[in-house]
Amino acid sequence: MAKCALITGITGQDGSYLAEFLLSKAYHVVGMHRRTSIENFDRIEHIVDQITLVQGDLLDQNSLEAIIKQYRPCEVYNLAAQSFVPTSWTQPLLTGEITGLGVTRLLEAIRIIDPSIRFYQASTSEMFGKAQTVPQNEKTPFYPRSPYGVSKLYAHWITINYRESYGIYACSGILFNHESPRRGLEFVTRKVTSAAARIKLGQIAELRLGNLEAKRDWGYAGDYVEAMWLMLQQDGPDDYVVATGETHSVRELVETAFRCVNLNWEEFVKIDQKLVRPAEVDLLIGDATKARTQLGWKPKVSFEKLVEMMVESDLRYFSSAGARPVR
Ligand code: NAP
Ligand code: G4F
Repeated sequence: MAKCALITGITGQDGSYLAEFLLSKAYHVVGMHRRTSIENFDRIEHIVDQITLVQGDLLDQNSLEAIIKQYRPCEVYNLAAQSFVPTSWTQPLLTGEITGLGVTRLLEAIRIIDPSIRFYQASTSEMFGKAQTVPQNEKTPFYPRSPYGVSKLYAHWITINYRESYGIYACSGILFNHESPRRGLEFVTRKVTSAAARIKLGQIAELRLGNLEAKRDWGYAGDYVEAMWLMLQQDGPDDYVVATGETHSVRELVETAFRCVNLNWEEFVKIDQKLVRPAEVDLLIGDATKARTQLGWKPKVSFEKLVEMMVESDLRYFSSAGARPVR
């Protein structure tokens, strides 16, 4: 019988890539999504008939228990979160409830119903925040700089605590920024690639950004979901940094994206102080030696290739009729 995996956050960027990956490994994929007034399956449209979709919410304990009781997954990937850092300042309590406490709700459901389930928690390089070492690895002290980072740090530690207290096979993947043509339009990579495409197509005239000096270790989401799966296939549970080991500034990102459409970015980009964050994470660069050596994982897509892939996809997307406006 096919192994069953539950993915929370199936409608998100990573949920869609992980579902594809698990289908390629012949899993029965159960995807949890929240009830919305209009269906939000754009990223999983192409696989919707190959997976089982079920309504549930990280805010609702009963829904989590009911789903685990009904489907009895052997692996649970918790990708659901309020994942946008700026929103975590305007909605800090909701972010804490979903991104932080929501993980305890899911772990409780697993503990009560079937503690043999293997659990993956989507942790983040945002936990390093004001980074104490360069590069950052599994031993780097944490210093989160937003309600999002703080909520994820709680989730990270509760995952470790359920592993140590109850013997649950619970792993935390500390993933650095990963992007794709399916990235939400509000995150800086997609904001930049969609704007470069739309300016080229004559649809908009400028791009407003915040801090151009922040540096991130950007990889490709399609590569990173394999690391999630590998973590749950080992002899024992552990935590792993997943990153490319390269860092680039937002300025370099903008230059690279506009180069793809043969435009000079300086003619179109305006700095908007409203987009500068109350506290910034200045420099992230990951050391994924442990993932490389213990999981045999390595990234395949370079920064330049990633940006090019996103710009090309946005050129196709925004030149087709019915494309939605950039947010
Ligand atoms: P994403 O595109 O924002 O997807 C988040 C998912 O969570 C969406 O499916 C969303 O559903 C769902 N969700 C939000 N609140 C929920 C709730 N209360 N109950 C159930 N589902 C809920 O994020 P992503 O980029 O795929 O990232 C996946 C996970 O990895 C997130 O936990 C993120 O914080 C973490 N992470 C991401 C990165 C990165 O660079 N992408 C790096 C490190 C860690 P709707 O579609 O209904 O909103
Ligand atoms: O793309 P961002 O919004 O991503 P951020 O804050 O690094 O968070 C993402 O990666 C985390 C992993 O480290 C995830 F955990 C999290 O869920 C999310 O996926 O911003 C990247 C950088 C920041 O320094 C920001 O200040 O870009 C800078 N930036 C400059 N102008 C901007 C903008 N970011 C956004 N979103 N929009 C701007 O106009």
